[in-house]
Amino acid sequence: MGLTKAQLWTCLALLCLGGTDAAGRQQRSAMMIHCIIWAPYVNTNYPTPVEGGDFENITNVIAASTCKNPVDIKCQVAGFAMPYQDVVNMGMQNNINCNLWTGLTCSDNEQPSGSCYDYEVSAGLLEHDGATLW
Ligand SMILES: [Ca+2]
Repeated sequence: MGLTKAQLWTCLALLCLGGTDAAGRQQRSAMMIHCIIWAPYVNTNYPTPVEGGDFENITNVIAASTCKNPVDIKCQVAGFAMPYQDVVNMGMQNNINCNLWTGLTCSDNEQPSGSCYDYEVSAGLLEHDGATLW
């Protein structure tokens, strides 16, 4: 069941205004949970010393995902279902970027252990019933 047009506008406003908090975590309101349908996680790259990290390029993520028009993404440690924010907050990894513009980037040379974990990415689709918004 899709959202009403009013609910959809609220979702779009939340997406545009949500931003991130001081720790870089994306803000999620209770209502926001109902705005997004998350596609299954995809893992398009494995960190190797040759590549120097794990790079889930957004183009590759979209190509591999069932969601072709993502409005949001989330990233987690592959196989452990642990959000990247958690490993950053625990000091296990540094400077992980997870956003719609680049996808996920993790560089080995910025990590305390000298190497990145393997990450996977889920693309989020704005839930709607196909109604034209504008
Ligand atoms: Ca990966």
